[in-house]
Amino acid sequence: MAEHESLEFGKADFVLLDNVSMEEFMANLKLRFEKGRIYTYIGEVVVSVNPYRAMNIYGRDTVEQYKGRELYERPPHLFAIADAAYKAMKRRNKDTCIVISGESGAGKTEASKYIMQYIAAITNPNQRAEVERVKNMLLKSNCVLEAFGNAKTNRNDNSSRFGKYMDINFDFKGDPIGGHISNYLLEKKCVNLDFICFFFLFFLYLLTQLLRGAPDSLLRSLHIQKDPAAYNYIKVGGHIKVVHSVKNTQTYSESSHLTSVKLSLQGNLTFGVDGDVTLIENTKLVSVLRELLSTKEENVEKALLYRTVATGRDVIEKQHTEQEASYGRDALAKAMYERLFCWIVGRINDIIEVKNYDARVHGKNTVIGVLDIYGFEIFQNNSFEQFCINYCNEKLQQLFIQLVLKQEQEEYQREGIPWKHIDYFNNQIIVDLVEQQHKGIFSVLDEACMNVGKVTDEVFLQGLNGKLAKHAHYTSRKLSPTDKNLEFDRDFRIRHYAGDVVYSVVGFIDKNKDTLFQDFKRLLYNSSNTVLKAMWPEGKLSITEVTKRPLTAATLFKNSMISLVENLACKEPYYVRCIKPNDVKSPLLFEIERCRHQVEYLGLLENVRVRRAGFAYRQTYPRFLQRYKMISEFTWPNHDLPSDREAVKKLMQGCGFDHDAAYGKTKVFIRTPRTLFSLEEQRAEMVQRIVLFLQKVWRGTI
Ligand code: AOV
Ligand code: MG
Repeated sequence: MAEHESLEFGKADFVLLDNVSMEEFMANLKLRFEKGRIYTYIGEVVVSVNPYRAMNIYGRDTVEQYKGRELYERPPHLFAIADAAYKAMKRRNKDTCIVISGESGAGKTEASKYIMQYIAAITNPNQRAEVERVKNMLLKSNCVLEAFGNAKTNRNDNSSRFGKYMDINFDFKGDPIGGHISNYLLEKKCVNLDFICFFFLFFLYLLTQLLRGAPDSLLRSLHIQKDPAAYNYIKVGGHIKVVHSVKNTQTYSESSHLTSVKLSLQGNLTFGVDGDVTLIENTKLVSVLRELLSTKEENVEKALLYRTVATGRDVIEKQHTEQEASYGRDALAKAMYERLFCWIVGRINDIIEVKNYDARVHGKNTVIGVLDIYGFEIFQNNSFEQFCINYCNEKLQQLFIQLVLKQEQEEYQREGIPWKHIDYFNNQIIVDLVEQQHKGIFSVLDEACMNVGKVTDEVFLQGLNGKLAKHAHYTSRKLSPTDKNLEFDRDFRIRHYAGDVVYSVVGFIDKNKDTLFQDFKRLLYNSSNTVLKAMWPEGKLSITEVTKRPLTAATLFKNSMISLVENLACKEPYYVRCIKPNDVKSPLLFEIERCRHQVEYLGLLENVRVRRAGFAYRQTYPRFLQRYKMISEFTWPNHDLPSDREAVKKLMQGCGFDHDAAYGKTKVFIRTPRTLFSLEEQRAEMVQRIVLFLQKVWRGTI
């Protein structure tokens, strides 16, 4: 139980609830939020509620309070988790990871930043210049990614449009020496065409801004030079060259020009028809695109209006319909944005990767990973993106089950305590439903996408119904005809561990296929801009040489999730579960239904039960004595027993708690929170008596 917190703030750890019920859980969460206590533990998991206001709890003084302390010695805080992960890494040479999840706007990215700040604050006590440099780069890489990968949405003003996993590497002294970032599924769901054109150009615009406007120190720390000659790769947006080669005032007008192009391009790159011929309605924009893509104008036009197809041995150029042309344009913009973003991540990784570290000389370098990834999404309409995101959460839940239980089991073994099996819902069955070879939903989808001819989303749904009719976690209207909540030919429902979600198959096929015509890839590959060219290696192939289908979005995502989970599985995990208290960004409003829903799908109640089924509390013998020795005549002020272990045993027997405790090699384990409560109460009473006694002595009345 966390110190320095009276019960007026509610229970600092949910395992201390009298009854593990949703009502009690919610009442405690609400009370703590209203009292400004935004963090609460479930054992070593931090539950965080977005305060939507600046909290004065992240300063240097708070860092000092948490540095090197044990989890339970201070009120719940992100810093305590960061410190625990850091200590495990440093003291026990363990790789650790901190998994932060929760829905959009719940506070994940903020939490990841505070964690990074904390780690930065407690490391490098000797102020080694090289370590400082690495630390700055790591912290700043975040800003760069946010600048390019975040957007304002209606749910979050600064919403990350990508999942991010960052490894921080440490040397044998526990100081950061580098890192690596992986990004997952850049979300493009809210971007329709107009927005994406806007997005893409805005992106280029930002790139110019970064080079032009960023302070020298930032550029230097990112290894970006101001000299335009160094920027072969950044000529992606031809404008940048112009921007750099002119004087500042001109530069400004140049970039405002870019802004206006950006805005006018938004709605204007449209197509029309004249008889049988598809036309670009605003041809001026073709020159803009040509310039941005550093290619020939006629090539841009051709790629926008035609596609090359191989029919048998012949290669012909087929004109797009108006609809196909628009479709191609959208796909181009999206793909450009995605590749550019990945390219930026790649550049950052080049800069922050560990250099000059010889493990043979300096010992193993250890890692703390921080995962900031979208939580479960259940909307009114759920599509392919929600499906991927929810699958990701199933994978993480599976990992949570394996690791948390495994970790518990290992600790009991290490301490020589008999292990009692805990019953929990194992969601492996749902993970299989999605990812299993041949039978899983991703496989059925890929199969549908591979069919030649016109494949529709309905055909895909029929495929699912055929393969999954008997699966306990899958249903559709065809399989349960009376279920009016499901539409024929459109919906299927999955019973996720976090609850039921109805997905609409509309768009699944399109979103899964690599929708970019080979003609565009070739166009970009033939750009005179070397970086752009390098981003599109597959553009090298002519249509007859393209034999292998590109991997589908589902397969790519599945592979990236599998490698993410493998990476996390070999680390000691710490969890932060973020909750969004309301939809209006209010610091005062705790919408109980909204929060209850999140508590449900984050599986928090189950988490408390698992935690309580084992031992709710554990502490090393010396620390336990330090806290409770005053409640027993055998241990106060000092014991004369052969060991601290014996002394704790004696204390527990004396208080009548022996039946509820187990004695490991280095730690005492207490099963129920009630026992801990009683210990706390007795301690408080004792402290009070000692204070009164001392006061009397002081006044001379004794
Ligand atoms: P997210 O990462 O979980 O959403 P953010 O971390 O961006 O959410 O948080 C959203 C907003 O909530 C921030 O911009 C802050 O205004 C506020 N906020 C969050 N945590 C805190 C805190 N600890 N103290 C003060 N304000 C906070 V998304 O990226 O949309 O899933 O895709
Ligand atoms: Mg975020």
